[in-house]
Amino acid sequence: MAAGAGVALGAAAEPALATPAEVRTGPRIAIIGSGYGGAVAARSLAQAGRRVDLIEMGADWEAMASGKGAVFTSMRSPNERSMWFKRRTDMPFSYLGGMDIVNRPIKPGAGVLDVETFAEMKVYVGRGVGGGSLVNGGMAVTPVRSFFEKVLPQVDAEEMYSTYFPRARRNLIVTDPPADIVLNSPWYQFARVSAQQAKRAGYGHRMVPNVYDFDYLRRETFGQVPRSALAAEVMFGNNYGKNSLPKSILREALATGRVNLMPMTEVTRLTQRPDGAFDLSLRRIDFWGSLLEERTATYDRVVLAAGSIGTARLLAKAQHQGTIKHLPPGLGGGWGPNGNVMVARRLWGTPTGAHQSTIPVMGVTNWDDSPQSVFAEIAPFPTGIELYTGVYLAITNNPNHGEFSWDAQTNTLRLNWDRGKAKPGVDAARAFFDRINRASRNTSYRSDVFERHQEFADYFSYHPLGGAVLGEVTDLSGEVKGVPGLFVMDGSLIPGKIGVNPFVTITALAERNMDRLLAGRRF
Ligand code: FAE
Repeated sequence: MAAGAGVALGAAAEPALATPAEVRTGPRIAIIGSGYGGAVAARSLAQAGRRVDLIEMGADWEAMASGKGAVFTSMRSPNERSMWFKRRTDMPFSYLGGMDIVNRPIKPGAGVLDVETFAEMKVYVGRGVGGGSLVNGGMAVTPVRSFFEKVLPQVDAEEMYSTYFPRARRNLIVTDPPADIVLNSPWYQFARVSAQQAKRAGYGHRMVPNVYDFDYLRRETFGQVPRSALAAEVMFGNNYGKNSLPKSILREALATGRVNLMPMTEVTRLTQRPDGAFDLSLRRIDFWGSLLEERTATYDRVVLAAGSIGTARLLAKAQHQGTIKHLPPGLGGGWGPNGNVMVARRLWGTPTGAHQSTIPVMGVTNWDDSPQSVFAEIAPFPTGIELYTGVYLAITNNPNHGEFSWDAQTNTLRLNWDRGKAKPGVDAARAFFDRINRASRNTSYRSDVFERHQEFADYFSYHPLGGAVLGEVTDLSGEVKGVPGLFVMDGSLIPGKIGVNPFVTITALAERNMDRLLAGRRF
């Protein structure tokens, strides 16, 4: 390992002071990406006294917001802040009534939502300090323990369920939706209707915890505060109410004074030097994409927390270009979309509400860990008009995995995933919703909202997982096998699915791994 950087020169000549100024010692540490894995790594290291550079390709929205009010746009009035360098929005609901009227032209800028597009899979991701927490629905779900044990048998489940899941929930500021809101609010008519129809089919429903502040939501209802969840804000960011990472774990990390935040800075290449340290190629741009700076910085420890796609991109490139030797076999494998399948049901004559909160609070489920298992978030469709439609993001137990590799011809990341691989998830979702449709009269699938008139949208995911699986590509704490000093700390560690929305699991695993790595003096 290279020697520690920045040790104050001449410190020995200083007179002995009562409280000596902090001297920077120890390894130079970079964390790439500021989503859930990156936030936990930054806070854990900083609270343990280490200084870190937290490198994030997207904007620092929290800083942009301070004193200026709202920074994010609603889903109905997008602009350059909505999507990452796109000329037109690219929403998961692409059509309405089969017409191309949902997506709008926008100016390209460093907006908060990106779509990573592969041959047969589009993956939605957050861009900015806070990663996916800026654009997600805030559903904070702990996985069913028996399923967690099947997916990650290499992890001590007892420790996770007694220590790390509770800690993750606390640190993320998770609360349960209050009954008065779920049962009475007109903004949740859509959730109640779908839960009742699932019950009629013999399925259960459950309340889903969230990081949204439900007291704030209650005040939104009465017009006492600016509206956010009730103003169609979510996928392009929430201005108020949501405890996204900059308001929870990242706030704690930054409060230590030891985290050097580097927004709008993309790591484009990772190279290991002969002395074991890592050179990171950095590219800093302004909001409009103009290049401000390109440089190389050297670190002794690098934590990859760029999300399943971002981490895979850096590792696959390094493997292909030979800039990191000894990367382990299995790299890029174990990828999955968390079995995501989206479906919209037309409930002829049953209103779901013209005005819908963007924050989901309920799910319907038959989950028993079998291949037919479905946990479906009852998703809002906040168009502002009554559409008599129930929308769901189904999470299925699809056994198939995809793999990442580097395409030398196009110099891009490739994902081996196709509709054949998605099929078991679609079959499970269809069987689940067919039964609900049979139990409720006058319902049918909508084929006029997704691409290619699909009834079951199997071509996009909000929940990319895998690519550097814990215990396979990394050791049991997240350090890459054969490459000491290189760590993975994000959704890449989870092999393809987890049975529920994933960020609580990503956070809890990162908490566990950081504890183990700090105890093992890996930093
Ligand atoms: P992530 O949060 O994606 O953070 C990675 C960060 O790294 C991002 O900020 C990137 O900009 C940055 N980055 C990437 N490459 C580079 C690079 N080369 N250099 C510098 N920075 C880089 O990773 N999950 C739930 O549990 N509940 C929900 O309700 C939910 N709803 C969702 C709704 C939407 C629309 C979307 C898109 C996702 C949703 N998710 C939800 C998924 C969740 O946000 C996702 O699993 C986590 O954000 C993944 O966390 P990671 O730490 O893996």
